[in-house]
Amino acid sequence: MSGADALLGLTFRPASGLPQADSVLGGACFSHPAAAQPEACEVPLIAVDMALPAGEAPVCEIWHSPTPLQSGQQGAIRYRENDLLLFGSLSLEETSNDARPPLQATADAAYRAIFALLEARGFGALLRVWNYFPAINQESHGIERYRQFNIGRQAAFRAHGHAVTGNVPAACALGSAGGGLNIGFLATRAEVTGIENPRQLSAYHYPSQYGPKSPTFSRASLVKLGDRDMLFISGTASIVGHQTLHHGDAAAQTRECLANIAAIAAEANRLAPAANFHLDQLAYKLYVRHPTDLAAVRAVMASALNAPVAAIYLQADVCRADLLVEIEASGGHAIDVEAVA
Ligand code: 3EB
Repeated sequence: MSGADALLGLTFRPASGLPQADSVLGGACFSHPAAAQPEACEVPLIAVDMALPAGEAPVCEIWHSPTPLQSGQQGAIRYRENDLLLFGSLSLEETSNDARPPLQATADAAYRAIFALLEARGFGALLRVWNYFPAINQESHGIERYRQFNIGRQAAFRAHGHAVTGNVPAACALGSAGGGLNIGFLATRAEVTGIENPRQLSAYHYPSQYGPKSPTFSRASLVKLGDRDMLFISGTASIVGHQTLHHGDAAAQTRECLANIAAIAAEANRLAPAANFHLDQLAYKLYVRHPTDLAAVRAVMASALNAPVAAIYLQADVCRADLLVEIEASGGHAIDVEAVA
């Protein structure tokens, strides 16, 4: 789906060196330890402390859009925007000045800051949010940290008058190897449609056994930029209904993730028939909990997809202790992979 006319593009590139092009909106870099953030760099990048499975090099996910782009900062958020799109990044240490657990308070503050920026810049819709923070499955203050995050995130949506069901952004939430709460986000002035997966209960309707406040994300978001439909598939796991399937079997979990992604792509094609999203033409990010599962996960990808796809593999804890793999994907935009020089 590459093409010079695309209003949005994704490049996977080695983390060595910074993106220079004027057309860079922002992105995320993954290395262990996290890369230093150069103060002078105007591009909003989150530097995530994330281990790479053996054989994988530190990598950046860079989003770009045709110029003119303008950079700015509001509070803790760095952003870069044009008429249509805004990419923002923020990195917050976990702090609380009240009785709330620090991660909950920090997630609330982060999302309030994001909504305040979008209101100030006149961007109506969050398209995609990437959330990374350490020890995601650890318990503190009597509750798992991912669940603390969900409480704070949902509170900020409500505080800014946003729905917490239906048209909510596509997202992912993964455990990092260290650092604070790192969030990257893509917002747009175009209209965004939230997409659900008929095989899965909507995450925003998960029962309370998964935490007192449901996660606030759609299974995917769909947007038309210029003449192209673009699809952002959230982190997708081996969950059917609301239950984890294939405990302890990373290969089977990977197949279930891909079945879920296929169902989401089918929903997107039903809503935007001209788009014709195809699994062989998406860009993928795969998060593997145990590096020893990487070979099995790769093998499932190779056998399930007919063509080699743009894909990067990272090691991360996934937001339920029994999930071994999570896969996110996107398509309809330009996709490029830059090899190590
Ligand atoms: C799941 O389906 C797996 O909290 O933003 C996937 C994507 C998951 C996004 C989030 C969590 C999130 O529930 C976990």
